[in-house]
Amino acid sequence: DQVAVKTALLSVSDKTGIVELARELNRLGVRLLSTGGTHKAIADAGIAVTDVSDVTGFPEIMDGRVKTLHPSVHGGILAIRDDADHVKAMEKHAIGAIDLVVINLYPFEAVRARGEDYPESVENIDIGGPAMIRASAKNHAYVTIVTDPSDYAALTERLGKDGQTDYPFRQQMAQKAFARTAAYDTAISNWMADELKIETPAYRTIGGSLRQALRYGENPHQSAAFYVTGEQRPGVANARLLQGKQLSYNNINDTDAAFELVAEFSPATGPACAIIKHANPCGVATGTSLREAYLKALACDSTSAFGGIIALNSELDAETAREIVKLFTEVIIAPGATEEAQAIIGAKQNLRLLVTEGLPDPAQPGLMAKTVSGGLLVQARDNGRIADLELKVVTKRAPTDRELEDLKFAYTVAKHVKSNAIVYARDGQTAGIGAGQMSRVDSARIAAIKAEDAARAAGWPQPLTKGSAAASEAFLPFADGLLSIVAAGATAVVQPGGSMRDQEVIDAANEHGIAMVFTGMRHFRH
Ligand code: 93A
Repeated sequence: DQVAVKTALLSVSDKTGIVELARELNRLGVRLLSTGGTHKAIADAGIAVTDVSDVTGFPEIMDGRVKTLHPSVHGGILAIRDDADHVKAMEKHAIGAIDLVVINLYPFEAVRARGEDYPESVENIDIGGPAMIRASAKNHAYVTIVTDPSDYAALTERLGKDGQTDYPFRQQMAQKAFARTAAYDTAISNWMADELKIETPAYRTIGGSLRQALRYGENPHQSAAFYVTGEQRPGVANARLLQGKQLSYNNINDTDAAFELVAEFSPATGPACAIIKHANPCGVATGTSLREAYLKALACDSTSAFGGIIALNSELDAETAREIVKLFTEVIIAPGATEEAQAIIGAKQNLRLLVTEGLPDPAQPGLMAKTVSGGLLVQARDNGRIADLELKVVTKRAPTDRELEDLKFAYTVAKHVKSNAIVYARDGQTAGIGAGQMSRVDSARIAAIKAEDAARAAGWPQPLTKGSAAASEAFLPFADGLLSIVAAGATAVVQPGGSMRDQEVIDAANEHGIAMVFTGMRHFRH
């Protein structure tokens, strides 16, 4: 299974390490073929290299669109070396075997990340490169394909021994090559889907390119990796890590939940803070200052906030940073941080600080995916917002202006809480959050119990749920959920409505003087 490498074709856009590789191959007696720019880089370094045009007997034409798309190249790659007919064809058409192919593609993803225009993006769709990569990977019985500069060292190490590559290595490189062309085409098709505003999950390609291997997954015995889809959206995938160690799988998951939630609150209406534990908020608040928003968010459930993730909707300032460092926190994500704030956070070496280019748009369409055994479930992002809904008052009493503000706030938070979700809020502050229970009544009760615990710990005369507004992210199926909410002290309720027993729930609300509004939009989150 050893194959001697006598001829190599090098054609790379990212020229990192290519001259060093060419020099090493040349030293090992490998004949080098190369395309325009790569040929120039190698020849300029004084290394013997043949232009691929001399092999094809055809110049590069159409601005390089056609340079390697030729039988002399593809025959040299695809021929089965011990097939008599193939050998005869090679002799007849004077095709020389190509044993090693080193390619990296036109930088389509980088061009997109730079936000280049449509024609420039199209021009950066590589055709000849993927064709050669796939041809070489198919014929890995004989051909070695290298698509990643970080594999040059492994290649030269093998060739250094006896000028040969072994079958397992060629297989491994071929597998990697197919992964590369698949990710490349995914990036192209999703860019076009964006351009054409195709949001239907069934017409989009799910996939991305590897950002990094993670130390482990949700648990240490699970391996994990982070893939990026190229979606242009401020958030955990596009953030800059200013300090702290690499994010873990759980960090990435929680940070995403935190930032998507806090982005619901526009900085134009004031600072906001969300504290997340295990992908659920344990406190969310707005405030007249960022510090106040943080302290109000923390007050909701300061016990759970320990070791949490903090997301801010505006630039982290020094006075907020000074409060944050008092408690153990895993990650802070914000659309910026002042230098003074960065210095304060700097005292906590393990605290990760991520900054983004702005906030994600909650109304932006996008995709969400989760795996099931043997499949992938894909759906559009939940970009419904209460601000855009027509609210229907269904009780005798309409909510007061203050109650209405609290209802909207609570419903916005509830959208980001695992179902069944009940959220109590008051004055732009969550008062109690009940998440992820199989029964809605339990979520209502748990949130109230947590609010009582918080009041006891803080020495408040009564829990924040007294006089609060409550949100349920899906309809209250029976009156019992409403009665639990009433027992917690809420005076107003928002829910989608639509239960068979809506009237029973409305009657119970009227009996207790509760103001209730229906939104008509559910926010399940499982
Ligand atoms: O425009 S292409 O699709 N047509 C080709 O025939 C072709 N052959 C190689 N692009 C082609 N390539 C790509 O050119 C390679 O994948 C590589 O990314 C790039 C290297 O060009 P140069 O050596 O001129 O810098």
